[in-house]
Amino acid sequence: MGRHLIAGDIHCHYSLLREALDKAGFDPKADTLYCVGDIADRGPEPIAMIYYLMSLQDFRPVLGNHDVWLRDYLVSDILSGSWLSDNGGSGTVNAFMKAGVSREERMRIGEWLASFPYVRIEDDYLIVHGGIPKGWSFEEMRLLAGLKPRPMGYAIAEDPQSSPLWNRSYLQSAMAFEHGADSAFLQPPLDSDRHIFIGHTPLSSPFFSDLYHLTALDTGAGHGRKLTVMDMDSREYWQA
Ligand SMILES: [Mn+2]
Repeated sequence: MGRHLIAGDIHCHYSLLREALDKAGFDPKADTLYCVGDIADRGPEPIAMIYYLMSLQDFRPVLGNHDVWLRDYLVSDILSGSWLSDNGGSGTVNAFMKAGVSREERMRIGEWLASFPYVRIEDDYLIVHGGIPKGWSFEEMRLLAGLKPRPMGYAIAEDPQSSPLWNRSYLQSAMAFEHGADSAFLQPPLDSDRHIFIGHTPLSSPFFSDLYHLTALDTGAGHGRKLTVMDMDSREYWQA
């Protein structure tokens, strides 16, 4: 039976992704690869990374905020100012121009990104890019998992459905608790036993919390640090 592996934020680091997957002994014919979102921007090889991930027979990502920006550029030619100036968007757009990717092909890739869900709930896992916003129940996350993400992501800050892509409160509470804070003052753990995998917040190493049944996997590939791939069941991990 195949394994369930999950990648932290990839951010166009195709070579690091392949290296970490090789270390993990990833078998694309048998294994499932999940991702916590933010495949897009910052790294050097957007096109190679996209075609590799598209070629996998069982790739199960969730949408990250960077993937929303890229999707909206590819599908609707929307160029968000903050994406271009502060979030690596101009490098990504330049890579598409330089590679001469046709309008049709940009559409095809954009539709692929548009198929990424906000949230995935499968087996004993819940996968979401940023976290669980304060006050949200498992039932609300479950409803979101069944919705198709909205277009026009540049207005995302005003879209409550997209807040789990950005929200860091769950991770902050889990970290505070693991550092000894009184749990009475923190956001409580989600009302579900499922194990939660998130990205979005670059950390120096993967973070675990039993109480919050949480694993945070963004180890800063987009910021010159490492890319992590983890076995979702054994929690063993590999880095490049
Ligand atoms: Mn992110």
